[in-house]
Amino acid sequence: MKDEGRRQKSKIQNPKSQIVCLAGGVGGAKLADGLARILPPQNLTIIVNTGDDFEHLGLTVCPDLDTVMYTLAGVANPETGWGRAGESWVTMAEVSRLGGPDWFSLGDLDLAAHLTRTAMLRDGEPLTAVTRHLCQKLDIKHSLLPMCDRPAPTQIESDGRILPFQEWFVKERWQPPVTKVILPEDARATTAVIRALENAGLVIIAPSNPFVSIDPILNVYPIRAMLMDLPQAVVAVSPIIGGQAVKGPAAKMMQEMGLPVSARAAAEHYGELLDGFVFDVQDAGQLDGANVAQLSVDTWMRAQEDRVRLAQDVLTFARSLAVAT
Ligand code: FO1
Repeated sequence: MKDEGRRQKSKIQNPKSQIVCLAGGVGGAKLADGLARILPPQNLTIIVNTGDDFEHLGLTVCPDLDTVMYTLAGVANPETGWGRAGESWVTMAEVSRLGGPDWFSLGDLDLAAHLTRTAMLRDGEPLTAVTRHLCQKLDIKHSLLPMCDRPAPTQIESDGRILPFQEWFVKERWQPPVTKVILPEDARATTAVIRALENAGLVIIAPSNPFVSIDPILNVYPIRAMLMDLPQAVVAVSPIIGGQAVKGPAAKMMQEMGLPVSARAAAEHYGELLDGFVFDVQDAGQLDGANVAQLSVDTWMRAQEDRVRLAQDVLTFARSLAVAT
């Protein structure tokens, strides 16, 4: 874990009230929503994974940005977590009938965001500005930032094959075993991301998949170095509850990569980055003896009120770390 002496000295000099949340898809969106219901817009910035982004049917699709955006706007599909509530699928059914690529489903309402985004990008607007525009139109007051403006695609290596992320995740239903997650070497953070981290007093890593949602963000230069060196408390929330991922492939990936499927293994994955770790009561005792501040609470966000409760627990814990040092 981080060097104690350095942290203690720097936190005393750092009374900053900004909070940054690093988020991927559905789990990240839920915690971000909880935080947004507690914190005023000027105090919260959500930095979102864009490693899942790809071009489909000629459109730029940003699944994690849209999942967080729709969740904060209160228009997310409650069943899937991604896409829009009350969606219709007329266009996709016709794409299918015409023999087009229908393995990735874009709903009619959702298509409006992809069309608008793609048009703005083609006109030369950076993804950060496009995201700000879409958020304004959806009446989202908090800042949502893509981790970078240029494409930074995640790829999956599986038994010698290299698969673009969505082909692995959606087309092949994340079944090919993961040998390695390949992240780009040249991804650079935007000025907006750097400014948000410079002004942050706390960084919260949401309970998103550590390998394909959070690592792609940390891989963007200089985000990992800033979390290590700048005077923030960094607190992660476990994506693993009782030896299972709430949603998605995190547990399966841990197994395939030879890791124990546990909250402790998730904390150890983040290692030196962390000042604190929040994990579920079901896993109480699992981090005994670990050199990181810990909080064990109910982390399962089933309903809206759970998001706010967990966000409040995480904030109180993270702030206590900043005060204690
Ligand atoms: N996930 C699926 O499993 N099947 C889909 O057809 C699908 C379409 C889709 C469309 C827009 C969007 O924003 C997300 C979509 N997702 C779909 C979810 C998404 O691809 C993944 O959940 C994330 O990339 C992983 O965080």
